[in-house]
Amino acid sequence: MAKGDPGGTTRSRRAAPRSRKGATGDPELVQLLTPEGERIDSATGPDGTEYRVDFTDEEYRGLYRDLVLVRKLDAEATALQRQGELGLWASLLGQEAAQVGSGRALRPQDMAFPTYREHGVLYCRGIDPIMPLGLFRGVDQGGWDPNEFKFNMYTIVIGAQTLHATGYAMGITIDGKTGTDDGEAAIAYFGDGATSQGDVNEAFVWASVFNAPLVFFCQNNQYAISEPLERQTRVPLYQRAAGFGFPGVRVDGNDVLASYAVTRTALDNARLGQGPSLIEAYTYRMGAHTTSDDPTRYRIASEVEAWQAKDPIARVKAFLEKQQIADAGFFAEVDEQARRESVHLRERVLNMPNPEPVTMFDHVYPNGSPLLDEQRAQFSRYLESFEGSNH
Ligand SMILES: Cc1ncc(C[n+]2csc(CCOP(=O)(O)OP(=O)(O)O)c2C)c(N)n1
Ligand SMILES: [Mg+2]
Repeated sequence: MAKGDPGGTTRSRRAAPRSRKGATGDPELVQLLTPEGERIDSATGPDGTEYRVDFTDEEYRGLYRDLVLVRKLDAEATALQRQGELGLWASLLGQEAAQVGSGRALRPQDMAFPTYREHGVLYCRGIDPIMPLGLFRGVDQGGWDPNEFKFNMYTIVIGAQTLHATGYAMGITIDGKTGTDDGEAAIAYFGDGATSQGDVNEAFVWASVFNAPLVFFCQNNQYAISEPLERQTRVPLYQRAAGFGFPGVRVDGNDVLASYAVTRTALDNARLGQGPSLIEAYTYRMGAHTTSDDPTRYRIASEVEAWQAKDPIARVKAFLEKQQIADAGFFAEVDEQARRESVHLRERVLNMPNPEPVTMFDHVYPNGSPLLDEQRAQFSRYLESFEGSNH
């Protein structure tokens, strides 16, 4: 999808008469594209904000391409792990729309703080998908420059990145970079399980009282490993925001259009100086938590099947077909691109050089430290002790 400002969203806080509150009978869910591929003109959030998108045909096709590509690359990474080429992989399967919708809603100057699952957002930031694979293959210590791509390192400590994002967003304000249309904002990604962490609740407090230009983007995929949502909360997660003093909205996380619209609006409100907000992207983790998890131990097949019917890609395809925005040739071409890129990804992963073990000391501090030098020397002696042995 083209960069720039596609798919304008409105910031009106008044409900328009023709807008639909929620969709498919659920008053809480902002939805612009049904699972059957029907477009909803506009949807109204709980505070009366009206959401709509106005994409060109080219942009709709671009979103479809993004969704297919990130799913295919993710499947390739899962296969690589199964074949012993990666140590671990956390699949995004089922969460493509939440990630592509929000990722494409970011403006170039916005800063994103991901977890370990945000491969779709990473893709939308223009980062080579090989980057996280180096991390999960254990051949680098975390390989991209957060400032260059405006995309922080993957964070595995649950919820920690919400505090980093809050500090960063407070810095945006201190630097005087809010209050205009081209101001900056930050977005913090986290899961439903993370909402029980102290870090996340502290981030909510700080972001709120300092009016930080930050969007909290919670992908509620219904599970924190084996723990279901009902073990995290007794109220819908988006309603938690009210207690901290900022708006919350629940969006259909399997709807790329609605995910785009709510994120774009929340980011624009933040950059204009209106403070933080919470988006709960209601979705489902179709695969395992990571490749070391077996979800059949704690959830039933019928639940997975029910979510299969809400697939984020199938609904966009149905829409493109019904509206005659794309034909069979286009879908085949996208599939072929996805195949090509995943083969290329695989080849590059297999050819990644193994680093010398001592290089793990290289990037701990910019100018090193005496203690680190000592540790490096000790570790080198240890490695040398194996020379000439069969170990
Ligand atoms: C502070 C901390 N505690 C525990 C863990 C182990 N852990 C890894 S993933 C995870 C579940 C996270 O669930 P959720 O926030 O819903 O994100 P999801 O994996 O579903 O995207 C846990 C408990 C961790 N990484 N960090
Ligand atoms: Mg979760």
